[in-house]
Amino acid sequence: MAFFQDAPTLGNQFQDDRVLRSYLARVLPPEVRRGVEPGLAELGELAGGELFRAQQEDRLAEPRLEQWDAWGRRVDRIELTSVWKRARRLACERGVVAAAYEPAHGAHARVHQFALVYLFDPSTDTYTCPLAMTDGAARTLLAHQNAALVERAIPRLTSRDPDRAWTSGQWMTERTGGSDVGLTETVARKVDGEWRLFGTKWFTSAVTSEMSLALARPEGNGAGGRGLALFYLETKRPDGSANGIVVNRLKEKLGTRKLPTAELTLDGTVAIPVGELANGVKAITPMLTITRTWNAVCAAAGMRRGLALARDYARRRTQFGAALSQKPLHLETFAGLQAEAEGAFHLAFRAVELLGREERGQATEPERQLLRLLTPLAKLCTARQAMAVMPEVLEVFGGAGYVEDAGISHLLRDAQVLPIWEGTTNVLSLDVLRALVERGAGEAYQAEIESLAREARVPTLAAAAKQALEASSRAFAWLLEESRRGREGAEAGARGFALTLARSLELALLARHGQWSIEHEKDGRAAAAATRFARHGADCLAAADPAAAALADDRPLPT
Ligand code: MFK
Repeated sequence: MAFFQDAPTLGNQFQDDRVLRSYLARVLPPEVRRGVEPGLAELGELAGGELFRAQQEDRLAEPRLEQWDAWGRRVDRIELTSVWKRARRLACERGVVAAAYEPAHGAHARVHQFALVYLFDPSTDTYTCPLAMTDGAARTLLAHQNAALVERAIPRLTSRDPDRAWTSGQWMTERTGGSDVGLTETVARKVDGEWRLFGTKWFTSAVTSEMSLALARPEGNGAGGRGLALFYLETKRPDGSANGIVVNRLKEKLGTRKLPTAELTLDGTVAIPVGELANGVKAITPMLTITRTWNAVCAAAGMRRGLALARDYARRRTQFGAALSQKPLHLETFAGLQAEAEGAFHLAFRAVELLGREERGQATEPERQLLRLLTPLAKLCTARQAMAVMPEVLEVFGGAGYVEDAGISHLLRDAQVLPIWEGTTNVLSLDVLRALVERGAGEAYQAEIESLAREARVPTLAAAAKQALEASSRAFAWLLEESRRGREGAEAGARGFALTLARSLELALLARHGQWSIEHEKDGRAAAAATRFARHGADCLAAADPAAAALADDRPLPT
């Protein structure tokens, strides 16, 4: 009989996830854990079963923009995919945003919520994008304490009722740039006592949301981020017509193709200032903290999905007389990927823990400083790790990883957005330098990594933790030295510096968790991840290359 390869399948994505379950066992008090695990197990079942199958059946579907009706009226209707319609309801019912705002689990609410995000994300075709912005918008409105907007929007943004809930957009990027947001050209003008926005937003994710936060420059204000103001707007007028918003087109993207990212013209969009009529970039930073945390957790979740599929496949796929899962070189390669994914998981969730403590007023000042630093570190490092792991996941499948209908290749395309949106690796590396200067977060980082290292007692783990301490100390010494010489060297080396801090912390977190898992679970796998990660190294420092400009920009270089 002819041979046909079985496709990979998934089990319950909560029950099968040693890393998530072991982590929750360490950080959650028993009563909180008992409260959240049944819901996580249900979502894990859906994620590995029904939703995973629905994604495969819906593989070719993409959102469609209908700009005109039959009679020539501009309508700008966007038809979403079936997975998105389902994800919208499910996200509300399961509290994928709401869980963070509910009182039940106190400072652990964020850990609970992001465990939901981690399970939900890989099976819902990037629906986490509008959810991230919804969460970010809620957090931003609460931070600004605009009572009217809080009263109007927060119950909707954090609702578990799909018929009542809203999602939010975040409209920053313009043709002038997604990184240098201070260049925003959109103007805010007061017309008949109302603020109205005029301009073009070039990259607006999930334009189907009911509201958005947007940056615009009130007429007469100066240039740069300080001249911008943060505005709240609803996308529809009370009569259901568009609020001065024209959808020019949907973006034709490499990945995240289920997500209706759009170019918009704002032509008299009625909007309300969230706070003061200035300092817009600073005003939107609570949003950036939240969406960057989502990015980090979703990077870890994407890696987990790729590895779960590849692990299952390796058990089914026989080559050269044995299953791949019996082949030494396959196992050696795969172990490295698993260690990277575990490091990413622990860094992302450490940022989540701190966020939860800060929001509930339980964070100490050093914890607040650490959170400011860890948010960009986790975002930038986990995104790069996802971009290292995903090509390897495809390679496990050989040619099947490269054909579209096997349902694997999109993992790589979708991962490519992670280092790009919400701040590129380089922009975030510079943000790390800014965080260190602004808030003295360096001391908080050093206290954190030293405290983690003290917990790693098994000799291999103690050695891994020592390696982490040494790498991070070298990084701080390098920064001090470069900063003495001026800004340029520190800027040129910022990526290596930031990656060193992030990877050192991942290594220390892995070592601490490995110790805990040996003691409490009699399981050596988390410790093995730590020692494996240590072999990959944490030190990414590179001295500024004097020939960089000549090489990169093809400028003359005297010999
Ligand atoms: C899976 C789910 C993922 C979610 C998907 C969402 C998709 C959405 C698609 C997009 O919108 S992508 C757009 C992505 N763009 C960005 O994320 C912006 C990237 N650029 C930066 O982050 C720049 O660093 C920044 C625009 C913030 C710099 O702008 P400026 O004008 O040079 O700001 P400046 O002067 O450095 O900082 C202004 C103030 O904000 C300062 O405070 P002070 O006024 O008190 O001095 C800064 O300290 C503060 N600040 C800046 N970044 C901060 C921050 N505070 C806290 N956290 C930060 N990250």
